[in-house]
Amino acid sequence: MEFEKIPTVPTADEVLGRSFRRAAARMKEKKNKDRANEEFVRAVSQAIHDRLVRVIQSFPEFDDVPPFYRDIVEIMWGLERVRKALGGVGWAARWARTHGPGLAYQTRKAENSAVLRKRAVARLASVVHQIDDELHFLNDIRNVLRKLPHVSDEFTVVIAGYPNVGKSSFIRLVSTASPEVASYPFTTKGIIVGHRTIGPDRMQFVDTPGILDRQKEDRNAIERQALNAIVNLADVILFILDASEHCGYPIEEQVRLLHEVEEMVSVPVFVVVNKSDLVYFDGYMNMSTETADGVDEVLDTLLTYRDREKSENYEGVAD
Ligand SMILES: Nc1nc2c(ncn2[C@@H]2O[C@H](COP(=O)(O)OP(=O)(O)OP(=O)(O)O)[C@@H](O)[C@H]2O)c(=O)[nH]1
Ligand SMILES: [Mg+2]
Repeated sequence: MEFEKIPTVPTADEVLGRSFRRAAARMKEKKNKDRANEEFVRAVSQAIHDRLVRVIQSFPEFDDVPPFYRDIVEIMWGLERVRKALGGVGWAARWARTHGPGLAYQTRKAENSAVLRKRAVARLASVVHQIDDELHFLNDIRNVLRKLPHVSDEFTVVIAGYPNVGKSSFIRLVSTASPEVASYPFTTKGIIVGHRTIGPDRMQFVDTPGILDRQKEDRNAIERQALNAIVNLADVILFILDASEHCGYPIEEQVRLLHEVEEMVSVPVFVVVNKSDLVYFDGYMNMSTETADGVDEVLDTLLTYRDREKSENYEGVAD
């Protein structure tokens, strides 16, 4: 997503300040005082309109963004509220465009054009101030959106498990490019997204830091939705257990979380036990992200999930 390109959303005062400066420059071009005042009002309203339209255009069309980002916007602010804020900005832009020329004309025709100019500018300023809250709100959203991780619709492995089991270590070890660490609004830690190129394709790895380590019952509605948003990205879940229990959680508790995740998702859950350099755990595939033992086998297995998915898609097309 191109969210990081959304520029800072100006406050009402910033919109006005910039527009006044632009208009003042235009005013100087007119020798006649009344013409100059008219030109000032026309230029201010035009500049306000243009600036506000640019704010609206810098935001993505939320109907077109990938579901992951739409989910996040919905969870954090509600899509309807964001649309309303953009609508408010649109209203002010239209007001400036519709009323600006009339105000400018009245200014020139007035007995005292300087007084009318001030009055017209005050009206425009009052309209822009009415959307100041919306502009602040949109800037808050912009500040979160630009730091979200880039997730694409490539084959995606979502990594789950208790804290300290080695999720981030795994992504760092297997990613060919250095993984991207981006902030995610529901975790105190940054989310890690890594990629690995295998042949002509890429595989995407997404971490789930700090959103699974609470008991199901203790998670609030927002955390549950956040978890869903991430889990919905997955083509396969790689669930990491730490049988050494160095992570600080007994294996029974980790297995309980595993069952919870299995119930939550409709994609396959592939279980791997990490830290095999400390403890080997029978019944599952073992690996160590410290020594890299077993990691190739894990990647090979993930490839079989990907290839299976590919052939299923192919069958889907053939039907
Ligand atoms: N002995 C051993 N230690 C490991 C292994 N993998 C990770 N660790 C250690 O375990 C600790 C936690 O690893 P992380 O990769 O940060 O774990 P995480 O699951 O991402 O943890 P959170 O981000 O807190 O959820 C670190 O101190 C790692 O060095 C392993 O295979 N063997
Ligand atoms: Mg981590």
